[in-house]
Amino acid sequence: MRIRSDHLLVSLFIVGAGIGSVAQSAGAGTPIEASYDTPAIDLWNYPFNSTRGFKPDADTFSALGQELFPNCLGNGQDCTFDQRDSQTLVGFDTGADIPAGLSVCQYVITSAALEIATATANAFVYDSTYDTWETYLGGAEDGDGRPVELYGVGYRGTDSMGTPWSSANYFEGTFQSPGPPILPSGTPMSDARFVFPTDFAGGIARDISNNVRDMFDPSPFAIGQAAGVSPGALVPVDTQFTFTLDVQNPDVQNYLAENLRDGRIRLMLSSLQPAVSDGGPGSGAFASWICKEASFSEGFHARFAITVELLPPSDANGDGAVNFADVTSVLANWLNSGAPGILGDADCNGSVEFGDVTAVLSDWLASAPMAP
Ligand SMILES: [Ca+2]
Ligand SMILES: [Ca+2]
Ligand SMILES: [Ca+2]
Ligand SMILES: [Ca+2]
Repeated sequence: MRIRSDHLLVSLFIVGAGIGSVAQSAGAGTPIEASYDTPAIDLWNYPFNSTRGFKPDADTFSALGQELFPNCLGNGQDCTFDQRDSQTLVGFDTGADIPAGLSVCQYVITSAALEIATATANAFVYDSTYDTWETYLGGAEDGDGRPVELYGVGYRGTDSMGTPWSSANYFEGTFQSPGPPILPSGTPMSDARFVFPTDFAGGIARDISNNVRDMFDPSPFAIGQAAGVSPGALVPVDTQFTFTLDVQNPDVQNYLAENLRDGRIRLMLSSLQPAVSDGGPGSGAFASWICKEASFSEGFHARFAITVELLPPSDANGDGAVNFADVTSVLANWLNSGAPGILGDADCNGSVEFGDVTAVLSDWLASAPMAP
């Protein structure tokens, strides 16, 4: 991990001024740049994974065309697999570098990127762009390949103590003590994982694992871009993929802000690349990713970099100060609503109203939080 915090960085953040309608984009908060060479967690999120957290690689593939799992519970009942059958969870703990516990509107993420390398040689061809859900109706195969997508992480269910799963308690295990099961026992296989990929559309952690079945296109946080590989070409082993997160998407911005508030970034790699199947439809043209437990590839497991600005509380116009300009901003955007942190939304509740005037006055002349 390395970290840098100085005001010279402000000049790098002018690009942040383009963040949609998110108010906190003026580039005057406390800038922090943090990067991580090793994930806190990298885990193969796959129902049949018994090596929960200590496997040296993890796959991303789909069950398209082979979702049916006859007699899954041994009682004659049939199940289906999630279409995004094999997923890869990666995470980085940020609380030591970026203060946790602030209001989500005090975090303005100006860039974020994940890097991870392939663990297998020439298993799949490189598709650098999104494929819509309709293109999968004929199956997972595609002449120019299928992209690898990055999403946020949602949670459902509880641990054995009844505590809801979250980034705070979902962990990776060791050989002696594997991590949590992927699914609750005795339940159908689909729509049930404790952790799942989400595009956080509208701030809701919807599970996008079956988007072809459910006939919608999720919005990936990023599409993997491979250095030195031409689209349509086979991907060599140790190829580094870069996932540059779309921080101008308000849903991505809010997801990352919530993650920083909690001190933990969690992301899910997913693709609808075809699984392997005997006599079935799957060619096995899917990606595998190097995890930190791999001994043969030091340095190619997941890495993450993020730049963020910290704003004072109730900074309605995002200029790094709380003063009369914020009262003006509240009035100028009166009764607007949207994602938390829209212009004028001093109290970060997604609407501009009298409470925002009160918030500005109560935090009058507050300063931005310091970097740790
Ligand atoms: Ca791991
Ligand atoms: Ca394609
Ligand atoms: Ca202000
Ligand atoms: Ca408000």
